[in-house]
Amino acid sequence: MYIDNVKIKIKSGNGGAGCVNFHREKYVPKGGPDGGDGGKGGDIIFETDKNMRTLLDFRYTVKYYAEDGEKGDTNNMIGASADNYIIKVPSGTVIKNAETGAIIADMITPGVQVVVLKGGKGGKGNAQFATPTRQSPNFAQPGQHTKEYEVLLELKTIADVGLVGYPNVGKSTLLSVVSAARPKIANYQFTTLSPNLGVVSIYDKTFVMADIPGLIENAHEGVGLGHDFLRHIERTRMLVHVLDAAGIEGRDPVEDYNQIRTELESYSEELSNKPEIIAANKMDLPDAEAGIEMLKEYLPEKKVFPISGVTKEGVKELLSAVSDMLETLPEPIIYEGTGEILDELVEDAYDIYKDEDVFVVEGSLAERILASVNVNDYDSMTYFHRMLKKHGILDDLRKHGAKDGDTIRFVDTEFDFTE
Ligand SMILES: Nc1nc2c(ncn2[C@@H]2O[C@H](COP(=O)(O)OP(=O)(O)OP(=O)(O)O)[C@@H](O)[C@H]2O)c(=O)[nH]1
Ligand SMILES: [Mg+2]
Repeated sequence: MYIDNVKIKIKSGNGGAGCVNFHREKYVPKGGPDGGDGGKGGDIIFETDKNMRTLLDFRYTVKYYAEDGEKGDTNNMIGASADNYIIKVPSGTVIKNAETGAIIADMITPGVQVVVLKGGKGGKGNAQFATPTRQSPNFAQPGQHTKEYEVLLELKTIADVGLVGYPNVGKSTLLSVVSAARPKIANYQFTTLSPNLGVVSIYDKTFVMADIPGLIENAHEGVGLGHDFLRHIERTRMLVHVLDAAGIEGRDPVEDYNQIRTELESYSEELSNKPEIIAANKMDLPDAEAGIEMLKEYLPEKKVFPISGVTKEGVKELLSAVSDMLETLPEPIIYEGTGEILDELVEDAYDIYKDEDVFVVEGSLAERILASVNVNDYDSMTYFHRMLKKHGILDDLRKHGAKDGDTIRFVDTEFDFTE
């Protein structure tokens, strides 16, 4: 089975919580705070693996979660950070944000890593909250919590030249005689079921050629196959359109040519506009001369190269024409990714509105502040008050008309408003 298109769920690890603890020693009745910070959660990192060819592995596992950071401990011990989770993908994998469609990364060069989700930061332990006036902070910060995201992985092979053509015309045979690739070759349609890549050397030039499955199934019934496979030649710089000039099995090379062109055009304008060279194959067979005459007549403006994958006649001329054409063409398209997914929700945002007589404060910033306080602790509440001041929330409440003694619902906890 060949898989080149999957959707997976990824999540970096949460940060570990900071610890609340006070130093205890014999004969030392009241030690200082010594709760350590939490550890960082693991990142989600993608890495290009040169040994992978498909996305098949992703078919069986949908969730990729990095571990959470460890909690902070007593005695100022920092919690251990979690290992990063490395997800390996084949070269040519485009990673997209499933929700927005934005390209996050284009994984091309083997070994290169891209951090797509950063692990949550660990929370500060209570030792960090000690000040001369607050010697026994009875609270610590929770670790940063992370969110699950869905990403699409699409394999879009990187090659210079794409071989296209009707099934059984000899595309794989051609690739096998011009490169070290050993695709399966057989005398029936749809021998090739997944793309093959080969490196072609001609004189002092090299380029990569991609062979994809034949594009038309049951063409007489008008059923097309393999639009999905066209993804693999979307990023090529040019096409070699292989035709069976001998027209075996009663085929007509002009008709085959038109059918494939229709497929390319219905896929995308970009693909159908790629420069194209025609390889009229099977020239070793008796009917091929007539076939090539038909082609030349029908396509007077196209370059038609007579070749035989079996005798190798004409193959060198074809390759050198391909190589010359590549010289004039731009490099394969590599997408610019947005990199790490940054969640806007993590940004400091809050809302204030009035619900009857109650002033409501909500939003990610409000949640974050509330999570870092212990509402039953006096010191913690003065810290809370300072945080509200620092972020301008007190001023904002006043602007909304809040006065001493009014009720404030902060996320889900109610307080009296005090200046
Ligand atoms: N006589 C002759 N036979 C050829 C030539 N090239 C390929 N063949 C034969 O044509 C048949 C199909 O060849 P493949 O290379 O598998 O064709 P393909 O276009 O890759 O076919 P699919 O992968 O099924 O689309 C095989 O039996 C080949 O041996 C040629 O130049 N001359
Ligand atoms: Mg083939």
